Amino acid sequence: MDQALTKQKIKELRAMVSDGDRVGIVLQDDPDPDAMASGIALRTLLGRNKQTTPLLAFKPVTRPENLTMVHLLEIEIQPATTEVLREFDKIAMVDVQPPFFGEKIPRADIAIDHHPGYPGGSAPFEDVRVKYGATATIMTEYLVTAEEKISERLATALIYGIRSDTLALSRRVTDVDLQAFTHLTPLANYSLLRQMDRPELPLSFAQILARAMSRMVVKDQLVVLNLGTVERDDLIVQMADFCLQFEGVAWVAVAGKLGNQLVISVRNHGMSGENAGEAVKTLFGDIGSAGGHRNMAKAVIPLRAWRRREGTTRDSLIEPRLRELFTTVIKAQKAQAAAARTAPARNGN
Ligand SMILES: [Mn+2]
Repeated sequence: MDQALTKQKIKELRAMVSDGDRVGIVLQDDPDPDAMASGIALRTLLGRNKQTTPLLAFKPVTRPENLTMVHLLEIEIQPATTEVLREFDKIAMVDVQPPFFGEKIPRADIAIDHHPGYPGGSAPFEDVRVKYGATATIMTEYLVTAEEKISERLATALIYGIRSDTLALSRRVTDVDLQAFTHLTPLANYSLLRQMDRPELPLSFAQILARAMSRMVVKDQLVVLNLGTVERDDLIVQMADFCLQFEGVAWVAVAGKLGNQLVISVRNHGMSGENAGEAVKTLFGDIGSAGGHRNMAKAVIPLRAWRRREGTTRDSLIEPRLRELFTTVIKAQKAQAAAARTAPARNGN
């Protein structure tokens, strides 16, 4: 951690905000844990409260696991509009940068973020550290350097932010993220963290789970399930994670209908050449949004588009069709990986 730089930044930051200023902290649309934690941290760093320095977002939190955080940590996020933002003396943003909002924000004074790809220079105070796994890590560094007291609630939020942006410290994690995490560990509330990790399931899910389990088969190391209509998309995700734990299972694809969309969640153990993100892009890129990482991926397909390509949205037919599709794409990936393994040997001859 570069303490000298961070000290300088804190000075600049505090000099920028006058005592009487109303500061709006704007978060990205559908704010995630890193954004919410960083927003509260910035407010703490500026020594302010939610009346003078509210969190705002143009689109509210919708993801169930993030809503659990909002409820458990009592995080208030006000709806942002261009008019509302005009009434603030200063506009700050965390975990996002001004170009994201385009014309919707009148101006920005403070931007603290870790996302690459923005041109920079869009706010007088800017601290963008693209190597960091989370903005919450930058904010933790600020708080520690400023010797601010980090409350249990704030520590819990920051730890959850770092964990969720780095997939439990497995992706894009750096030494500074680990340092921040270590610092926050004794301060956080683990009972709350556990509740955020495992959101309550609706009772109606028991029936869905029972039906799905009774017909689950493992064939070619692949589990495919279509849950039919579900009320939350995290149920699909949880089911996919759950099924990956069974012996002999290497891939899982779980689908469910949510509103007028078919949501497909994919998991695998990431053996050589296997790539869940590529698989969903290949299979569904033409009819919906599809992508992800090697081990976890997601596709969201309008039912209309699925019907156009596949002829029907009947639940009983979706499952076998998904099995066909995934079997083919996994075979292709394995063949490609095998070919890549033998290729260098040939070059060496
Ligand atoms: Mn982030």
